[in-house]
Amino acid sequence: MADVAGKSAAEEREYSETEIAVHWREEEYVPPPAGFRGQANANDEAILERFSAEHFPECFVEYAEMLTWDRRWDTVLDASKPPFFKWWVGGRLNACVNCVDRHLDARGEKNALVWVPEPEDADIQEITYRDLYRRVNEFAALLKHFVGANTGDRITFHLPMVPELPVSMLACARLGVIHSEVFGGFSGHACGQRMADAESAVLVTMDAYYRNGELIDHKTKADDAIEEARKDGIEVEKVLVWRRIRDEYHSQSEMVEGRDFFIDDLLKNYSGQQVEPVSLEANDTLFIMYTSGTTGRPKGAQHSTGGYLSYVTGTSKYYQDIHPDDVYWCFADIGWITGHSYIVYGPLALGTASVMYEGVPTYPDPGRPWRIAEKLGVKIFHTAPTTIRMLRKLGPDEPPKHGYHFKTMTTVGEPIEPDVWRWYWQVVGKGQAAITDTWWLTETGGFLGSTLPALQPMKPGSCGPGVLGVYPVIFDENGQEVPKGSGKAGNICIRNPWPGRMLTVWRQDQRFIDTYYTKYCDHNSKDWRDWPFLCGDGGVEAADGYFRILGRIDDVINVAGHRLGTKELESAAIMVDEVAEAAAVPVVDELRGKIVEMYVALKPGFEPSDEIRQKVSDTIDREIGKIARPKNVWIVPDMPKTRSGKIMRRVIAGISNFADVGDTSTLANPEIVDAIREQVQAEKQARGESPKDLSQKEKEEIATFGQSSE
Ligand code: 6R9
Repeated sequence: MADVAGKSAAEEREYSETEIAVHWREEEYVPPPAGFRGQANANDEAILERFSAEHFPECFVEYAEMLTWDRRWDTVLDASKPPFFKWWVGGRLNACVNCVDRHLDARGEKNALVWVPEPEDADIQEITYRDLYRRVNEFAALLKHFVGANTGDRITFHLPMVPELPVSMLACARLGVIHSEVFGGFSGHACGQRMADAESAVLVTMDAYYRNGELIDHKTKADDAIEEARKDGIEVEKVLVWRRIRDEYHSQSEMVEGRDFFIDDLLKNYSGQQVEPVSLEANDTLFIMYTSGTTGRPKGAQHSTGGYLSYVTGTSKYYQDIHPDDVYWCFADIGWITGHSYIVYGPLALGTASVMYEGVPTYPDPGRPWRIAEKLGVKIFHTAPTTIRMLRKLGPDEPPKHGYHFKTMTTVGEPIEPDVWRWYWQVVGKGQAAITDTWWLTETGGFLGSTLPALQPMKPGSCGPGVLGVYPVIFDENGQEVPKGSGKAGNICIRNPWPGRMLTVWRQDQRFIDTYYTKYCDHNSKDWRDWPFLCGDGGVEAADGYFRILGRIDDVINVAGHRLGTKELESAAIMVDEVAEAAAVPVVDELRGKIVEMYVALKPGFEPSDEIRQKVSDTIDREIGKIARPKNVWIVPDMPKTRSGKIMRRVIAGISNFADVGDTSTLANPEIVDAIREQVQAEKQARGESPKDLSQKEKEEIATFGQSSE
């Protein structure tokens, strides 16, 4: 181990593969606001007892009973073939009926979706449950009769944040057709790959949509997608195109005769038609949602109808505290699992009004979200740390200017820095909204860790305990349980099956087993207790049973045997007043193997300076230790990000190491890559930090750094 000047005693230790050094301080509890408990769905502590481990798996019947079934299940949980667990076996239902039809009598004239277009002078669209029923049925009729779609077929969507997206999803659900939505911001190439993997010959897209004040061409991506799918052996037969603006077409891409069709033209033939919903077995597939893996092709997380829908409905009710008359706004993209579970399926199953916004949060200015919240009377607000950081960066004083009142707020997608949490609490929530920090994954369908807003106090930086009926456990490298309160980090797993978990990786059962189970399971056992689910996150459990998520295990930077979690480094950097956002990556170093480099973006009104760079280094030094002192601090305009705003650290790691940046087709803002590369590499060369010859192993490490969180 290289000699690092000024090492503290705590830094002397070497860390094994699964361990991450933990430096984060425990934060104080924050109680839920007064008066919240009285109105909450989960306001009686008896609920904790009902969902205690002794009542597993029957505890989840409470969630299943929130749904309307065509036939009740015979078996709650069939765990006879681990890890292919089945919930509500023999039960039959239809997801569209649960999200639409069953609300018609009591709530037909109430809003189901409220769509806010990006241009502020455009009309907001209020879609009642009755309107939604009509639109979904007409599109389902088109899919059935024009496309010839059958139960079990796959249809890919490449749609932006428009109401046509939930309409398309629910139409598929009505027919038992499996939908696979690819985030609208992804490239056509990424879409085509996913079409090929799902063997989907039908693409539903849109000509254009608004982003940052511009109507951007989207249909062109369909051309790339078709070409890419063809390379992988799938011939796309039909491209169905919604039009963003009625009777207009805003794309350079030609409509291909016999293959491409405008949906609004076709719908005229199905006006007023109704389609009988298909009754599905609980374990039939509702949708596929792709997520990246560290290697190989993207993984299609295959979600069930009954287990998934019961889980997102129950967690929406108890954790988001959704009541049917609440106006609920999840400010995420439906192309991310958060949107599927907590914009569409969960809230609609509860019969509430779910708000969708088309554009960027800060268009035309960072007061926009708060104007929307005030105008629509939003009660529940749900977004990601990246959006919170952006709004804090660009409009730190905006929220108090607006007269909205939130009762609950959610954060999801990444660990939230305690500093940012406090701004969310004090400024956005005005100290009056309970915050839930919900930790989960595409693969898990719904929440894994969170506080129950009325019953468990918040703790900034911690998501809270495992959610109702979910029992997380932290294992060390050898599968030994890391005791809570020990301050040691390890691999977080979930001990027990739960209804929201994906069925498998689409057409890759072995990959499903290898990725999520092989590390800690007993392949010979038929007992679910021997099959903990490996989440891939590093975490630490405090004495009170609250979990802090330290980020993905493959996001760890190993400096001379000292395993540093990127999130801790970033959280330290963000304590510097001028810093709005930070990303930590490893660079290959002859002495120490790897060393940290920091990228930071500043709040507006600050110019890059040596002083800021110094402050960032000093703060990391103070908060984490000398070992973590960055080699360089780069001040950049923005970071490359995924659909959910997670920083794509492998891309900047590639830049820092003069290595290949790899696939950028799943970036939400690909244009930023070249700008950062030019800036950083020019400066590095000027300083004599010329490119090193990387070994094959080093190249691989950089190429996959943090990739599993994409
Ligand atoms: C829902 C979603 C999954 C990864 C997950 C973890 C990170 C999500 C978090 C969080 C800390 C939270 N993550 N929520 N980390 N606190 N509240 O984000 O799914 O896009 O598949 O990402 O996101 O690292 O493993 P997905």
